Amino acid sequence: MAKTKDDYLAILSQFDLKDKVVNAEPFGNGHINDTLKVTTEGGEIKYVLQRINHLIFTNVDMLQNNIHIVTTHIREKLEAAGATDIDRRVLTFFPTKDGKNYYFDGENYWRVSLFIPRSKSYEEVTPELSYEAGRAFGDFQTMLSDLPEGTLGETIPNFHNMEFRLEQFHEAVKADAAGRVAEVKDLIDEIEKRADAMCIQERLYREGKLKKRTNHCDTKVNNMLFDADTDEVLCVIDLDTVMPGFVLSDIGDFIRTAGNTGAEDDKDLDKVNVNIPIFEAYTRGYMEKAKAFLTPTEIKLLPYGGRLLTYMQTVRFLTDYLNGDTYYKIHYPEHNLVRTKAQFKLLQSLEAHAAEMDGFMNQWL
Ligand code: ADP
Ligand code: GN1
Ligand code: MG
Repeated sequence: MAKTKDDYLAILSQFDLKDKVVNAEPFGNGHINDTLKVTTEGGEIKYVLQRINHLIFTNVDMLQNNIHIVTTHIREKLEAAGATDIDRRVLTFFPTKDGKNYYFDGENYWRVSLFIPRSKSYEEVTPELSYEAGRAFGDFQTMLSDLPEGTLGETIPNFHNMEFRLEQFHEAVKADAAGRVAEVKDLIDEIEKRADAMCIQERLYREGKLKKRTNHCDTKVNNMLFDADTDEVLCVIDLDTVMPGFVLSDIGDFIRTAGNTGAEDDKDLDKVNVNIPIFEAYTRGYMEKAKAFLTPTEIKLLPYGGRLLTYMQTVRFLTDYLNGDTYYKIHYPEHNLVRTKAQFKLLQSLEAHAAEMDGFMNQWL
């Protein structure tokens, strides 16, 4: 049942907040959680209330514990570096009145963070902003690179494991729960054709040639906040999927989202193409920060990361379509199919530019 303002205020009253809250309204356009902006007495937006999607993040204790570790660690790094305005550079979460880092109302799980004032997120960026974003995600990975192995749990096991995503896809095709397989036969064939080539990371890992690092794992362009006045990057947000994984995730999802001349769910496939200046600018910024810890194998594979994450998202959207739309929020019945086709078009464009993009990495090899 839809929640009322009073329901939200009752939930917020469980948290240990300094200011009196008066309203909560929907905000943002993520596919997984519900996000609300919370207004306090003076009319100012002060907090962000989120309903955690616990059907997807089944271990909320682990999830919130990971986020606590990550935000504390980054805060310490910023303090040590003498940074200013720290409350706008790292997310701050508030405990409940009984000292927990989330609230369970018997049905849903909730958390509250500080709203970052005078900030904005983008769905599209210029090359200048893309360069800044590359530096910021490179910094983010660097700041977390000294977390000892085993500190963070896998909030969604095998999240960016391509072999696992293909297994889920094969199960969805076999079950054909929504009776949609026949209609998407061509797309299924296209996915199968590429399956082997898209599992390089898992093979290299088994051979001991690739290691796991702490990644954000959801570096969509709207998961970063910029200063509304200066356009300087403030803060990396949406920390649910920060976990051990393969390094290509964090360049891959940015190329997939910001490096697309169209939208993730564009119906006009002519609009969907790779935006090379955005890729180059992000890579330049990212390499400035990440070169120090990347191996030559990883550097060589960075543009492949764009193809991989776009392929993975094609597979994930089609899997959800075949399962009858059980995972992603959809806004109309064919939404997951439209998303699949748009992601596949982007993949084809990335493939057409593969030699050029791979060659761009030679300057660092
Ligand atoms: P989802 O998992 O649903 O994507 P996000 O945590 O990314 O949720 O939040 C959705 C949007 O809300 C973001 O893209 C951003 O615009 C805005 N947002 C989230 N947290 C904050 C915050 N602390 N301060 C300001 N804006 C925020
Ligand atoms: C989801 O929560 P949001 O909208 O930032 C998804 C990502 C996908 C993305 C596709 C936990 O991200 O993995 O890449 O949608 N998050 C989860 O747009 O599955
Ligand atoms: Mg998000």
